[in-house]
Amino acid sequence: MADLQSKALFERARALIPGGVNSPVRAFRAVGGEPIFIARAKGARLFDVSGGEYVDFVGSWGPAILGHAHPDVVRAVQEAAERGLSYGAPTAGEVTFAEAVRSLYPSIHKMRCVSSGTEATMSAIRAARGFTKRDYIVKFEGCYHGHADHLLVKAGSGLATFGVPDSAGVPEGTARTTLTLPYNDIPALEALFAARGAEIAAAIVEPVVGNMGCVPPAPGFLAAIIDLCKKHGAISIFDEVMTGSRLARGGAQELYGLVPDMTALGKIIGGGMPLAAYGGREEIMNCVAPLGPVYQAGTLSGNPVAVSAGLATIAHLTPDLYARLESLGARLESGLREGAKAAGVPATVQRVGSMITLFFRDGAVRSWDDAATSDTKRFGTWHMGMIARGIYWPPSQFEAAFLSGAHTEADIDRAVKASNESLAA
Ligand code: KE4
Repeated sequence: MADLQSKALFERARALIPGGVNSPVRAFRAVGGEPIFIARAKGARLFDVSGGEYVDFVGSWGPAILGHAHPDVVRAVQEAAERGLSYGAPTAGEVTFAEAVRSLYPSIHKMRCVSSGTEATMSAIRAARGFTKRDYIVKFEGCYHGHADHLLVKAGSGLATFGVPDSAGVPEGTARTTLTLPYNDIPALEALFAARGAEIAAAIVEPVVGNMGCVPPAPGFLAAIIDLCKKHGAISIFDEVMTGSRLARGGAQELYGLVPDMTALGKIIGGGMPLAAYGGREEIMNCVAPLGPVYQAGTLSGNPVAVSAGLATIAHLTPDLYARLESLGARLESGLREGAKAAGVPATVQRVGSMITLFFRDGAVRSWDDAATSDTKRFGTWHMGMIARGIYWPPSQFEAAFLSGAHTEADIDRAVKASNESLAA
């Protein structure tokens, strides 16, 4: 239940901002609540405007892998800000950042910084279309790649949460060039490429889905995307905005040992600041202006303050961090699973590393059709119980929760206890 000061702020916000929030997923509408306004955050904690304290499992929807307000990241931002906020000219930091990204993602031979994951996926697709001179793109139902027009087709995240898989305002002609397939359906993928491979510019995929809840790839699914794209002259794009440096230092492509043609990054590499990137094979990126005919630009692209946050975050992406995230994730997964079983509640817990979802449905979730049968009403009451017990969990059945290096075993056990009590309520 939102605190009184949040309620007052929400009233004012609704007069000026659609739904009172600057992003729909923050609205708490899917869980029948009202947004909690946050005053500050530190480590694994959020503090609301009335002083209420929560263990945070949203982590700003992924970026806060080190925990909030990590001292090294804050110091880097302060020092960068004192040198000026933005110059609109190249800086040494952007070169160092590109070198750091290249070392984390060897498949990224060349890259371009942008300011959001949406810009990263949108630009990667434009580059792929410009390089191949083809129009059609393939995406997978339930995957969300940001809010560019051509990607708001059978998308996940907030669209799935509000049951509107397609957005108003997207021209029919734009949506027509987006072909959608079920996630994890290799035969359907093979059939589409057999029929239309010569028309396809790119296939974009969340290598582990977070935006219909956490859904891992079936064995061979990601490799099939890469191989079929190669066979038909299309471009494979891993949207690693969420999985990048979440599942491993080098993201899902490192975890699964795969090499996509292009990658979109965001969230963690910006350390919580507006910094994202796209890149891949050199011949594709050499199509991008000023070298080639694919135009893409941005006033704040590679912003020096954001780059300082990204570099300070990347410096802490150590093997020990991922080992700890795996250990905490396994503890949370088994705790949630055992609690649901003991309560006799139909539920499935799915996790990859420090991305995790409790689905209120029986049986594995392999695609959007599976996820869509979840009991979202039951999720809503459970979520309300978690919030009431000081656990800030993503306010949608169709999102992944995240852990950070700042979480402790005690935090995990507190979340499991809160879940067990919420399930029993
Ligand atoms: P942004 O434009 O929100 O930075 O990134 C878009 C995006 C692209 N690709 C993936 C795989 C993503 O998960 C996202 C954004 N994720 C959502 C939450 N699932 C961000 C939260 C929000 O929309 O407010």
